Amino acid sequence: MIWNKKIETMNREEMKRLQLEKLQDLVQYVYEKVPFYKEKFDAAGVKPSDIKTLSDIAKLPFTTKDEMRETYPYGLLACKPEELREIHTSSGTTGTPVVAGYTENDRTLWKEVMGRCLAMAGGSKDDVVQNAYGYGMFTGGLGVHYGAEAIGATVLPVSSGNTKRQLTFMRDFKSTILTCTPSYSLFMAEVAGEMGMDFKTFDLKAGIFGAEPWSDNMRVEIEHKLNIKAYDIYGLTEIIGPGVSCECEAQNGLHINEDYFYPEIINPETGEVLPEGEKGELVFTTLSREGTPIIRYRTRDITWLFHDSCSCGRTTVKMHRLLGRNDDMMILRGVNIFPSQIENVLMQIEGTEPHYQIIIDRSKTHLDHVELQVEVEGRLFSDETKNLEKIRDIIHNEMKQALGISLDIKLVEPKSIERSMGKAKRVIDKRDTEKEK
Ligand code: DLL
Repeated sequence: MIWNKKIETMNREEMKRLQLEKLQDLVQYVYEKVPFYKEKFDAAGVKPSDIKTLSDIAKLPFTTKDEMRETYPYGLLACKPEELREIHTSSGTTGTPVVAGYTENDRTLWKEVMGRCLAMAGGSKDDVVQNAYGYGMFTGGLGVHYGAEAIGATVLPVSSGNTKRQLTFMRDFKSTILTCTPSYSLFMAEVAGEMGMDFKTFDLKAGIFGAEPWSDNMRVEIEHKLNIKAYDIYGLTEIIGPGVSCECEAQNGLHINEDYFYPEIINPETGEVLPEGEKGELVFTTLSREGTPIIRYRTRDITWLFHDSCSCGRTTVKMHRLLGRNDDMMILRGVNIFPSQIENVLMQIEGTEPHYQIIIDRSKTHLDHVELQVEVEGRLFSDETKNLEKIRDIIHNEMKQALGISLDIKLVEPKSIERSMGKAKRVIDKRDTEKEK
């Protein structure tokens, strides 16, 4: 079911008109209310009245994560602090959090977009949504909760962790939709196996997974192990939290809620706006946020935008599932590689488990050294060593063919790589800590 037919099936011209009207209001609003933006616009020599067409957005300066941190806590607030109804933060590597402030209208907006997302993944009032995203300052828990409320579903606010209890609830409350990170869903499958539970006997029909990168082949693995359809949901604290975009039944790209979040793809090096279909860094402008509106936020996420005549009937622009983040991209001997590419290859190889880690350090010769640790089925460890050697060779050769470089492959026993109940840590880069020494 399409949650908001008027918006989600709007024709392009109408959508562009709506976006332009909102953009003009937004630019005026932040210019008046947020000194940070006024100063930046003045320095760039741009006035709100200069925004006459949608492409004029390129005249506005970008906003970066560093700027959001530097203005902690309220430097980007466009309303009075007492008008906020809710605050979320996301902390990154430096520890200073990024702040997202929501007025009552922002919360209504969040409910609306999350309602649309849950409906995209087939959710309705008849569903029991088991929400295993973390509740707290992280936006995943409450964001999904609001969406479940919007569509009138029954919500199990179980949060992440306590996996055995999760599974017992899933069975007893007959959960039909699971929401959590994709890596946590696989951990649940593993624990269910240990408990002698079988997903085929559950009522679960779908999972809405996001907050971390995952690949198409990881989807195949999850759909098989949990006996469900797995949908990708995307979002980030700076923009709203989950609800920026989501997959529909076609499972081919994520429909962006573009009446609220205006997307652009830029060349990350030059900042130039790229045409539709070209790969680059995703940039968002929040067209209707009141608390912490953001102009041209550089997400560092890499993808591309496209339109197709989607079988679901929605006309909103789509983003391809993320290829990765700029920060995660490894440049190995001159080749750009995202962890998701490695994952995609790995998931196709018989005998491997969907648990892996990439460890990068710098060898004595100052070359980057990459070790790919992969869990393989336990039986392989009890077999003759030649079987292990065989699978190691297969992984090595497949990687070389797909990526063009050789990785050092280390096979490890089941359950030796740390499991995650939130965002999985796939890459351990020891180069920075070595530099600090
Ligand atoms: O992860 C919001 C969220 C919660 C999204 C629940 C989906 C589900 P942050 O903690 O601020 O917010 O992290 C945002 O996570 O810039 C991406 O790099 C990554 N990310 C989010 N969704 C996906 C996805 C939430 N579906 C950052 N695929 C983003 C890949 C994702 N990466």
